[in-house]
Amino acid sequence: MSVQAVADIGLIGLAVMGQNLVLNMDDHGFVVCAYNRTVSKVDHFLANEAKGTKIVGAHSIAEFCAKLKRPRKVMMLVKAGSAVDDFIEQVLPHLEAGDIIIDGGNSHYPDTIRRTKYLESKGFLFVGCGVSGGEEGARYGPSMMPGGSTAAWPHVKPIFQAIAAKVDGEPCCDWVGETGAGHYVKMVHNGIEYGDMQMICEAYDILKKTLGLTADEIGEIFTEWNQGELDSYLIEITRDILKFKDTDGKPLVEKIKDTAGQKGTGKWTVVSALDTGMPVTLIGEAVFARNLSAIKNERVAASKILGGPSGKFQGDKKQFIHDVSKALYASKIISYAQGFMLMREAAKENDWHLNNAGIALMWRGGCIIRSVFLGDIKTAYTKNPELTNLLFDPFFKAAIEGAADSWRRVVSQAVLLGIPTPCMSSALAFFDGYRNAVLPANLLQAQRDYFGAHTYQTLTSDEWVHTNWTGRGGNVASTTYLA
Ligand code: 2AM
Repeated sequence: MSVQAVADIGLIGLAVMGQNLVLNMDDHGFVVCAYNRTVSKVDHFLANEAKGTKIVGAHSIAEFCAKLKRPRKVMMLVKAGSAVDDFIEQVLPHLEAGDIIIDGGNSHYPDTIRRTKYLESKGFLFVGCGVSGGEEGARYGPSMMPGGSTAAWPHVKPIFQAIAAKVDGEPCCDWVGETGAGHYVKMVHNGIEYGDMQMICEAYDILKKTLGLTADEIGEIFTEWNQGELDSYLIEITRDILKFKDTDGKPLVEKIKDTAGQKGTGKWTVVSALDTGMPVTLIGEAVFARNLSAIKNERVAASKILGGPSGKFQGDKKQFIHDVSKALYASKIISYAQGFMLMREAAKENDWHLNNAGIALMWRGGCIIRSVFLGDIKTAYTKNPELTNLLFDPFFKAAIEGAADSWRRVVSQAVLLGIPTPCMSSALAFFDGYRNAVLPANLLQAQRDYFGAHTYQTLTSDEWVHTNWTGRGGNVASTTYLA
């Protein structure tokens, strides 16, 4: 008996994200065929979570592929790495030219670039799609960042845009770009998430240590911040966390060990920043802040040996709380400006045609970094798609200049009191570097020329020259010593 092609899309990988995406697709009227390596999970899913839905299952890859309408759309939500390659090889014999394989997992973008090229060379289409929003997002509307074979987009667009989060009726899902662009943008999203979280932690730490506020009091402040320009999912959950009480009535947050974990996507972002030569300092500091937190035993030992300032905050409390909100806001502007600088450079190197306003819209809802702020970024890039830097947009220029005095007061106060603010202070250093036409790299070039004869250009000529700084040795410029 031949199997009827009944399903609009097939999904492999019935862990939590996969199951929720299947149910979400079903809610929106699509017929989904589900499959899983451990096949018993298919029947369990059909008999429980998927009971009473239009969802169908398959017990073999052959049956799974036979149940898909053409062009077949095979979406995988499996563990990143070799599982993705394994499944690609398993489904290929059952597909035909023009069929589409979609990887909705957390793949590293170089793998997605490789897979797109490989599958296109065989006549298939491939989509690497970043999906953010966790379980809840997958079930009721994630942010989706698809990239890969552009010809696949018209086929997956109706499904993806139907199941994605909506902001003012607009789906938080659009075509990102060629090959690995979707997973790249998802990676930068995660890097920005690291930055946002660390900045919020710094704000909490400053309020706690300068003003001696309790978790509850800081929760109140965050409630207020969440009404304005800082309105975001992360501020909202931080407010709830700070107000959450353990069974003994004490704030649970104060009992949690201060060692941060990480899965590596923030690191990937920073590695890419170093590779492309883009100064994505804030996310870099956010990753290092987690690293520093993780060496708790060493910090405990150091705390018994190394002293610091013992001063107390002397200023106006109310003003300072306002200043901290502005320092957070300004640092956030820098972080997103840096993130978009990184994506611009990666796009240039990989020949991707990224749509910045579209990216801001995809991040506006559904994902962890969703915020009102991303609506302002979308507006900036919609007004001027060629914007060199977010800081050149009139809204953000005014916003950061308006926040700068507060930001400087917070960072200098933190420095004076010995409270670490790696993200807020490095963001300020970046801002002051970026807005300065002249940096001390003239001296650096002189040093390089002094010890390595690396040559330098002058302010008035593009010619590369070498100076014999010591009067000794020859006058020969080095061309081999590149360290
Ligand atoms: P499983 O249920 O058979 O373990 C998240 O882990 C999802 O990825 C699950 O659906 C899991 O299938 C699948 N998965 C993990 N590692 C895999 C592998 N090496 N090959 C195939 N599927 C894998």
